[in-house]
Amino acid sequence: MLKVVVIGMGYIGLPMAALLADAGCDVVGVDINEEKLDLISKGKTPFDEPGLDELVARCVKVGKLTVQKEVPEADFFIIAVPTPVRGRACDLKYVVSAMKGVVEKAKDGDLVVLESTVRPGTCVSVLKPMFEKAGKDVLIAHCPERAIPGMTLKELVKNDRIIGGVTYLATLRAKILYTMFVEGELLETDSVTAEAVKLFENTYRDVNIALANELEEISGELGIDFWETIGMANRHPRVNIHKAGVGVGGHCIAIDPWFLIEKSVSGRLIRTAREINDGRPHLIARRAMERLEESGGLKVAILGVTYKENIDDCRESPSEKLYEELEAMGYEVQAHDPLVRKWKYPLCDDLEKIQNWADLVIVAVPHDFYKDKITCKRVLDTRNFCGK
Ligand code: SAJ
Repeated sequence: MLKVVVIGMGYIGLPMAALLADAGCDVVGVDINEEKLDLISKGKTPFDEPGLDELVARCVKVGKLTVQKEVPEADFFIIAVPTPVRGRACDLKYVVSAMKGVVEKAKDGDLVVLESTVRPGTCVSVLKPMFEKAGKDVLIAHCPERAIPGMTLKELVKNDRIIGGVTYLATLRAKILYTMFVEGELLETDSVTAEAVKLFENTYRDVNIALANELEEISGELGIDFWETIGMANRHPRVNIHKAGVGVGGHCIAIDPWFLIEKSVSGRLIRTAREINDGRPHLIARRAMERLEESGGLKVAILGVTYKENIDDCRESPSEKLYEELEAMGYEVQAHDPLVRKWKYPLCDDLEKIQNWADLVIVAVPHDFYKDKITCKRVLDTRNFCGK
């Protein structure tokens, strides 16, 4: 049976570890967070993801998935740790620290797969030299994750995957691993191309969202309804204008474009798109101010603090920036989110109460929960959610 170690028990690492365990592999999940390890070892999940609870519980129960803090020996190592952005560049500190344990335990011929999103060239110029220095002949591949939160399990299984080995042998060996649970096609390439594919995907989405946000601003200047206009434009068979909103959040789309242009002399469009999307919370706060200057009042409610609808993930949420902008403008701000227990700022848990309290309600995240529940008369609807 394949012995697999997955480092990083987060939004991608844990579902992957569970899918591999369910497919029959002996999987050890590694993480530095003991609280997380404790939960998983009891068959529980540290975050909400449809279907994951039952899958993890089942794999832990039969002993196919275990967790620990230290990296053990194995035949396959998967690295799925965060790669945050720092100073508009990819910060590899978690990858490098995860790699230390792998370099120590890996044997000649083992396969190391990097799933974390990185700037092109990382496998060749950072991972490979670490093993060379230790005198180990290890196979290395980049297989970027492409699943969307809320549908992670389904997408990890069904989506096509990019398998980019530093050598062709690494690609072939990685295919053996991914065949265990992926039903999509496994597309072979080299590691630099695989690293770029992932960044192209998320940059494509970021630039398209920036276009939507800009078209929404132009619609305002023209006095036309943006949502009606894109609804009609999107009836053209080759047009798919994205949705405008309060900004781009999450741990991928707001970050990955920077990795792509980090060392590039080009990238003007990508940089501008990032700036347009990052500027949205400020723009929405200014709109709120204009509305309140007309109608009077100082109390603003933000509905939805996650980075997008129907999930509980608040990482890089534009609502956080919106909250801060409004407070800096002198407003009294309260926030509500039915899916979040704890946030950076206090949350009101009574939707009716917060709407009665507010002079203006901003619908920042259109959770399904809010359907037919927006009763406040003064609403700034960033997503054309309630038609107000
Ligand atoms: N958003 C808009 N308008 C839109 C679509 C999204 O403003 O039309 C906003 C969302 O509200 C959110 C942000 O963009 O704040 C990002 O949301 P998302 O649903 O576009 O993407 P993520 O970050 O949840 O997941 C993306 C996915 N990539 C693509 O769709 C190309 C996913 O497949 C990747 O695996 C993931 O990034 C990742 O981990 O890289």
